[in-house]
Amino acid sequence: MSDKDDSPEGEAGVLTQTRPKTQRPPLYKVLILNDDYTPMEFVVHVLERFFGLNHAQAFELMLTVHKKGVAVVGVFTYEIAETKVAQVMDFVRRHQHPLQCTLEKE
Ligand code: TYC
Repeated sequence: MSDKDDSPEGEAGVLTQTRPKTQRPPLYKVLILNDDYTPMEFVVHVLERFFGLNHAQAFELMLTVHKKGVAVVGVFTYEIAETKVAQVMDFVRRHQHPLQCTLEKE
């Protein structure tokens, strides 16, 4: 203990302590877009593989995109969102489907 501190052990600084400022990082939505050609099962597979959804969740989300045109598949920090988009777009390109995946600031 410092010799300037005359308070009982453990109480030093309690009254003046302030909450440290925490900075939340900006978040980004990852979206997938509907198209007329990508097979439904392929979209389901992408959602399972890259976004950790189970089969039922992935199927439901795929149907939402099919009907509404677009859906948010996850919200992440920039680095993670960008990595997901890059991984999906690489996978999609290798399978020659037109599926589009993009990110948008929340
Ligand atoms: N509309 C596509 C079809 O009928 C299926 C599909 C769903 C494609 C979601 C893309 O993001 C998508 N085969």
